[in-house]
Order: sequence, then structure tokens, then C-alpha cells
Amino acid sequence: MSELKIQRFDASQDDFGPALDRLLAWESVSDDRVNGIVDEVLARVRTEGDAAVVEYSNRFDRLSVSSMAELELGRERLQQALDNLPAPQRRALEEAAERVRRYHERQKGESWSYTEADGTLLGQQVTPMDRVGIYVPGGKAAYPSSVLMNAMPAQVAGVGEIIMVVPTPGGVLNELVLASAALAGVDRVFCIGGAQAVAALAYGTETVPRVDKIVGPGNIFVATAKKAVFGLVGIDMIAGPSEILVVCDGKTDPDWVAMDLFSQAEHDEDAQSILISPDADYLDRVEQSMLRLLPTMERREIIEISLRNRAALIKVADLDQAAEVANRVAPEHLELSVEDPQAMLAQIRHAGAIFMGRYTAESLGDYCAGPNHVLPTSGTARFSSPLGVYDFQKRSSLIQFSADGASELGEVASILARGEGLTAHARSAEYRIKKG
Ligand code: HSO
Ligand code: ZN
Repeated sequence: MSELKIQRFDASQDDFGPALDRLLAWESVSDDRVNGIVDEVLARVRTEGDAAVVEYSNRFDRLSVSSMAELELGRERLQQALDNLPAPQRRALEEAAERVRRYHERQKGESWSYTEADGTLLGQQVTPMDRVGIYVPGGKAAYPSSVLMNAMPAQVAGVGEIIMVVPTPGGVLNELVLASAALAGVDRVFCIGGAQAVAALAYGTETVPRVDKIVGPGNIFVATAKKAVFGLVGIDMIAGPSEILVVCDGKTDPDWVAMDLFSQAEHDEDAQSILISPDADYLDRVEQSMLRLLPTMERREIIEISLRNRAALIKVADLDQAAEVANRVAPEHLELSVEDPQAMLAQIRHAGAIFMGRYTAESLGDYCAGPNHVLPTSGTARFSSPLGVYDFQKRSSLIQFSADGASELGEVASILARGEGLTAHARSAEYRIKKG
């Protein structure tokens, strides 16, 4: 364990740019074998419906069911899971759900309109989606907190029906996942997973209703299937491994920062943890903390591989340069572990979530602060945002002309339409121009 060496960089060195690019490089794997399997699964579920889903579930999840009905759990079963939770767990889950709900209520987009002087009304009508599907992974990445984070924004948006799919390898149900689904307003649960679950949601089967959008993380088969059905249905994002970037002025307890870095590293071997500081001694102290704390960690094997392969300690000249580097990384999670995080915030442009000040551990955000923990990864925070209520709402434009308005604007439309050679457009506008 003691030979664990974490990569070091100095932002003032000439080759820092390319070195940082190499550190951040992430190949989203998608090979021909996976594509072939997914294509076949999608095609069979599309044509054979329930029968194919049942067959794949029996094969991949080692089940022996004969109908889709056996793979469905209703609201009562979810409520039962919630009712049977130990009281402290139930209270914690309820508090988290309440905080997540309150935060997301603020994101609700509202319809708007305005009326022009001639009585013309223009606006935008916001409506929720009718039905969405939430994919919840099984096995080691079955996070009840992710059920809340994916379903609650849909519920707050007013989505008509929320369908959850979750694989149950060997038939084992995760009671906390079911309890979270009850709290987050999930309507129906199907114990199916993989590409066959994505296909069932996208195409619909005799039993699984077809949805308008599919959200939630999954393995490479799920991600490949989501990409393939995109267009027929909406999807959220294709998430890469988790990342954390901590900027520290050198005054936070090194054990705290070490554990914050571990908290992402323990997610999986490909997770990335980066610490940036203007204080080189501080980087040493955090590294010492990591070496000392690592043997005490339950998931030390995963943490060690993640740190060895993808972690970095970066020395910068000052906090201004730290902000520059952070913007280039555009991390999923950014901790500003500094004296005056508000002052530094003005320099931060790209990050999925920004955790401000020494007390703000990322893990609070993962579970219960309120904001969503489904965040853009792999630098995609440059152009995308956390999962939110807006992902489950859509907008329709509203246009209502008065007679005067149609007459006046008809001239403009007519000229532009004739310029495009579209005579029906022109005449349709011209009919409404007042004569004389
Ligand atoms: N940090 C993860 C979310 C999570 N953490 C779930 C614990 N449970 C998202 O990057
Ligand atoms: Zn986490």
C-alpha cells in the first residue's frame, strides 16, 4: 500500500497543458461485440414484446419467470418496502426526499405570454411529459439516492406516469431502492434491466407502456441501447465515471480533503479525484493523509486503483490559476475549500456542482443537500447542466393574432415567402391582409 504514488503536476510547467489533457482523457468504450448484442436485443423486443423481455431477463438475470406480470411491482409493494424500513433509515430518506423536492420546486419553468399593442398574443406554454422511464442499475451501483434524484424532478415537473426499471439478478430485490421509489412517486416498477429494459420502455410491449423519455445511469449495454433509441424517445445524458476536483488554499484539515477525494474514488476504478493547491507542502500533507487512511477504507481496492490510474495533485501559482485549471477540467463536482468561496465563485464557469467552503463535503450533495446528484461528467459541464425539472418539461410556442396584427404582419410574411419561392405561404398570409 505504501508504494501508492499519486501523479503530480505543476501548472507553471510548459508541458502542463498536454499533460492535463492526457490525465482527463476518457475513452467511452463501445465495441462491436456490445453493439451487436444490443442491436439484436432491441430488434427482438421491438417485434416480440414481452416474450423477448422475459427470455432475456431469465437468461441475463438468472430468473425463471414465465410472464411479464411476474416481473411487475405495484405501488402497494413499494409502500410496503417503505413501511418496513428501520425508523432511522426511513427518517433519513424522508428528510432527503423533502429537501430534494423543495430545491427542485424552484426549478419549475412556468408558462408565460405577453400581448402586443394590436392585441397579438405571444408566449410559451410549459407542459410536463406524459410518461417517463427511469433506469436504476442493479448490483453494486444500485443507489437509492439515485432513485430519488432521477424520479423527484419528474414528479415535481408533474409527469403523468413514472415507470421504473431495475434488474434483479437472481431475483433479489433491494428494499431501499423500492422504498425510495415509493417516496419519489414512482407509479410502476418492472424488475428488468439491460438493453431489454431500455427497449421495452422505448418501444412499449404488451405490458410495459412506451415512455417519452428514458433517464438514469447504466452499464455499457444500457448506455449503448439508450443512444440507439434516442430520437424515438428522449434520453438524459450518457454519464462517464464520477469525478471530483478540490481546490484548497492549504488551510483545510488534510484528512477532510483526503476523504473527500476518496468519496469519489470509491465509486469505481475509473473515477477521478484531483486536488489543486498553491501550497506544495499541503499537497504532501494530503497525500500523507491518504496513505494513512487508505488501509482503513472498506473499498480500499477500488480506491487504490482509481487513485493510481486517474488521481492527480496539482500545484498552482495562486487561486486565480486554480480557477483557470478548474475551468479547463469542467469537473462534475468542484469543491472550493478556501477561505472566501464566494469571491472565487465569480471565476468559476464550468462545473456540474460547486461545493463552497470547507464544510461543504460533496457527500452531503450526493445524498441530501437538495440539488441533483446526476451531473455532467467528462468535461461536459461546458455545455450541459444537472438533471432537473426542466428535463421533464417541454415548451410549446403560443401565437394568436388579432385581425389588425395579421393584416399588418401579413405583408412581411408575404415578402419573405415570395423570396423563398413558397407561394402558398405567401397567399395564406395575404388572404388575411385587409383590403382597401
Ligand atoms: N457521487 C455520485 C452519486 C452518489 N454518491 C450516489 C453516492 N451515492 C454521482 O456522481
Ligand atoms: Zn458519490
